[in-house]
Amino acid sequence: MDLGSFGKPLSDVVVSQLIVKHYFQDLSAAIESEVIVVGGGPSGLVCSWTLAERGYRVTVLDRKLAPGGGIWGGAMSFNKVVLQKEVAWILEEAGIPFVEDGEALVVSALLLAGQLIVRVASHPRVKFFNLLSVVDLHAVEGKVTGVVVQNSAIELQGLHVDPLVFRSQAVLDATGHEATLVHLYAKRTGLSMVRESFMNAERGEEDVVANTQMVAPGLFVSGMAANNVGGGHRMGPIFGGMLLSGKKAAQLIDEYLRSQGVCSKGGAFR
Ligand code: 48F
Repeated sequence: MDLGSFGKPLSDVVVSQLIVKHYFQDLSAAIESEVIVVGGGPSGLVCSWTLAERGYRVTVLDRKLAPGGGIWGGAMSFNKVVLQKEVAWILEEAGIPFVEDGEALVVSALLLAGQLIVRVASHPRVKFFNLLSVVDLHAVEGKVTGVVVQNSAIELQGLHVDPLVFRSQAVLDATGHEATLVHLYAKRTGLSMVRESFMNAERGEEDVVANTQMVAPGLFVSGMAANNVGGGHRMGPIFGGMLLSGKKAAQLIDEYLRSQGVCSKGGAFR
């Protein structure tokens, strides 16, 4: 094989046309889906992939250049993550290698983030976008029916540009400590939020699963956002609770969609 030549070179025009064509194909398909997950941290990624496996069409939006949320840096930049042995099945399901050390499991933070992102981004029933920020909710008579989306760079610059709407039957707030969507809902409706409590991994890990819930018709919350709503403890660099929270959110969303007559069709995005 000749490694020095590409034969007929691709023109810049073809490269640009292909990017625009395929990006907007995906964007157009994602404007209406069954579930929108806002936040590609551990809880949002596990929930997205689990719902896609159950047959739902899922749109995932993350405002950052690299999704993965708080996984990448481990703790204080030491890029290892600790999990409880009880979540080994989720790591195995996702194909993430781990080592057992005493009472716990240890995983490379880069592998955990990378592999969860690959699982979600490669799923045929998922459309996954980085650099898109959710700035508001779409709701009809108190029922959440979608999100309002802005390009992150436009949001950061504070430019006066109107956003777009993405519609869905259910929305998950997996935005981490910010709990952006629940705050937006609470601002309009008076929904009460307790705010997250002090660092305490022993309590926080249980709290995050217990606080994963439907906060309003069509609006669900997982991960640190759930502890923000329910007043749970923050827990630092232990991630079993985040993975279980994502699993619980997927179960609650599945139950809700079935109750609304939206059954998973098992089809890919058109
Ligand atoms: O914070 P984050 O990792 O969410 P999580 O699933 O996990 C928390 C842990 O990482 C860690 C912890 C573990 O012990 O406490 O903090 O609760 O990821 C949240 C993601 O949401 C994105 C953000 O870029 C990040 O990747 N995000 C936040 N706000 C928005 C958003 C928004 N308005 N629109 C789109 N994405």
